[in-house]
Amino acid sequence: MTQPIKILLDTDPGGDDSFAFLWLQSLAKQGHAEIVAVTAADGNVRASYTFAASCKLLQLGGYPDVEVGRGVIGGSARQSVEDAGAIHGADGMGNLSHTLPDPHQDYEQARSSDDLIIEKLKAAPGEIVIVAIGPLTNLAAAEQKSPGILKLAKQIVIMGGAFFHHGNVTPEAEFNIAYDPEAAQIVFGACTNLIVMPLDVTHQLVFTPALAQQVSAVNPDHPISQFVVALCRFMVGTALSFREMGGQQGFLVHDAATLAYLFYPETLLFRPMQVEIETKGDWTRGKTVFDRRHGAKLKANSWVALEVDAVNLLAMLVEDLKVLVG
Ligand SMILES: [Ca+2]
Repeated sequence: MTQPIKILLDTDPGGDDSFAFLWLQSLAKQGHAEIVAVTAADGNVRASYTFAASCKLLQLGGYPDVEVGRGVIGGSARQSVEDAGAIHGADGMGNLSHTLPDPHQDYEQARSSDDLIIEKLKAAPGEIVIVAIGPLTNLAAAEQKSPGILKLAKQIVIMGGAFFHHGNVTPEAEFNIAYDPEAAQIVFGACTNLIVMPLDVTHQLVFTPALAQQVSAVNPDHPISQFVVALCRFMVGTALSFREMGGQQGFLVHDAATLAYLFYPETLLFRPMQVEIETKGDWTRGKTVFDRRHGAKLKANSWVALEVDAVNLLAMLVEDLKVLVG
């Protein structure tokens, strides 16, 4: 059997984060992944909430011993973009967090996410994949505190950006990048080992109540089954109210695309790009920019996913979630 992939999850749960979280724990349970740490990020909702939600999701999925870092505050102080509590619920989890176990790690005592990233990368240089599914504030803080540290990651898989597709939080920009564009530019400027899952592919990942029912049918009384069904119901409701889905019953599991790259790469097609982040534009702040002209491109910092087999990717997600409740 191949070695499990060592993963540090940087996350701001988040409805779609919750699905990625559960998928990762299923992959760990099956021996494909090892969860090195979880670094909560300021983003969809405030850092104290994303910390609590991360703890709760680890307890729900059976990995309570994984250390959770406390998100670096920065993006929200500089940002002009509001958080996404209206979409994900005030607690980031569809207002369902009261149905989950109490957080077992203390926010005030927790180590800062940037310190945790630095420690884990130094302890295992070249071995750890960072899966970054929130604003890049923590990663940028780690890079500023310890220049060159992010190059010690085996790869950094980012959900973020929009290239040929329009933005979601503004006409041009995607939420994770737009929430803290300066942080994103630090990360894209420091790294050549980036894998990017932009809206171009994630806007096709429509998770539906029917898929949630497929998971639940295996074991309806399992707490994860009940959580998946209830969270799906909530997210579908806000997605409809925000007209994101054109009236379709479903919501987008953006963050799950990162794990598809690592474990089911046959579902994606990529293009190398030198990605830069617009940090100044009045109308384009937070836009991911690349040189789309023809001609020799001398360098690239990223492989960017531009096509996805959404049917098979979602099928893999459902099959793995079934393992978690079976
Ligand atoms: Ca997220």
